[in-house]
Amino acid sequence: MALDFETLLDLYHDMWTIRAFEQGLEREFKKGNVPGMLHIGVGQEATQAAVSAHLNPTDCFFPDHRCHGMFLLAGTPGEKIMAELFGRATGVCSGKGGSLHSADPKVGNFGNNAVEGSMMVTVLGPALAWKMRHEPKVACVMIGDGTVGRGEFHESLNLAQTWKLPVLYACVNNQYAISTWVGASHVSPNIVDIARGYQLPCVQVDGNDIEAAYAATTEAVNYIRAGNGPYFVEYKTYRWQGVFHGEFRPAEEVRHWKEDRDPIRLARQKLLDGGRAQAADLDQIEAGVKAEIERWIDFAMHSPPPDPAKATSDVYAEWEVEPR
Ligand SMILES: Cc1ncc(C[n+]2csc(CCOP(=O)(O)OP(=O)(O)O)c2C)c(N)n1
Ligand SMILES: [Mg+2]
Repeated sequence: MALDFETLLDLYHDMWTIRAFEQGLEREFKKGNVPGMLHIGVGQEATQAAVSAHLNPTDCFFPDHRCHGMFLLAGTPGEKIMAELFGRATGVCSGKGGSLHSADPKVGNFGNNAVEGSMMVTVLGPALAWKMRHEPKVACVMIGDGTVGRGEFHESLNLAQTWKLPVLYACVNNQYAISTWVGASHVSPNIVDIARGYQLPCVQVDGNDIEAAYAATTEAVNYIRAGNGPYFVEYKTYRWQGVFHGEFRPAEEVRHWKEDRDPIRLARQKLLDGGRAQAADLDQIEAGVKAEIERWIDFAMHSPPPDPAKATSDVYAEWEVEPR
C-alpha cells in the first residue's frame, strides 16, 4: 500500500533520527563514554518507526533492548535519552536506568527490562486494566525472535487471546538471537507459524519496507482498538550489527541486507520516484538530524553523573490506589 507523501516523509525523518542516534551512540560507546551493555537497532528502523507512528501517549509500549529509537519517537526529549544512556543525572531516569531499564510513562514508555520476554507478561497488566475500563487503548510489547524460546511468550499469547486483551505483539524477527539463526532454535524460522497456535490474528510483513510495515501495523492497531483482542505482527528484518556483530553471519547475507534491503535507502527511493522529493531536501533531513544528535551527545557529555546520595531515591513508586 502506497503511503501519502507527507506520511512517508515523516517516517523517513523518523528513520534517520533512529539511525543517526544509534550510530552516534555506538561511536561514543566505542570511545568508552557509554557505560554498560549496548544493543543498537541499525537496519531495523522501518519496523520501529511504523510501530511508533501508531501509538499515542495514552497507549503504552514496552520496548526491548534495541528500541532507543522508540523512546525518541514517543516524545521523550532526545538529550534526556542520550544523557540517560551516558549514565548522567540529566537523563530521563536520572542516569540510573541506562539502556536496559529506562521508562517514561508520560509518553507511554512503560519501560524495558534486561530479561528477554519478561515484558510479555507485564504487558498483560495494562491491557487487562484497559479492557476492564472499556478504553480503546493499545498495549504494545516489542519482542525479538529469540523471545519465542521463553515460556513467557506462550503464557502471554495464550492468556491475551483467551481474555481478548488489547495487546499488539510487535515481533522483530531479525533472524538471529545473538549468533543463533532463528530456524536453528525454533520449529519454524517464521514466528507467525508458532504464534498462530494461539488462534490470534498473525501476519508476517517485510519489516524493511516502511509502507508494508506501516500498513500491517494500521490493520493490527485498528483491530485492537475496536475491542477484538490481541494481534501479532512479525516484522522480518535484519540487524546490521550489535554487541556481537558480523563474524557469525555469511558475508553475502550481511551485504545483501545492508546494501539491497536498507530500509532507509528503500524509503528514499520511494520518495524520489516520480520526482515526489528532491535529493537535496532528503540530504538536508539527514544532515539536520545528525547535527541535532551531536548536540544531544554534547549535552550528555557535559552533564554530571548521578549524586551517590540519591542512589536509593526513585527506586520504588509511591502507592497510588484508584477508587473503584
Ligand atoms: C532471559 C534472557 N536470556 C538471555 C539473555 C541474554 N541475551 C541478551 S540479547 C539476547 C538475544 C535476543 O535475541 P532476539 O530476541 O532475537 O533479539 P535481537 O538481539 O536479535 O534483537 C540474549 C540471549 C537475556 N537478556 N535474557
Ligand atoms: Mg533477533
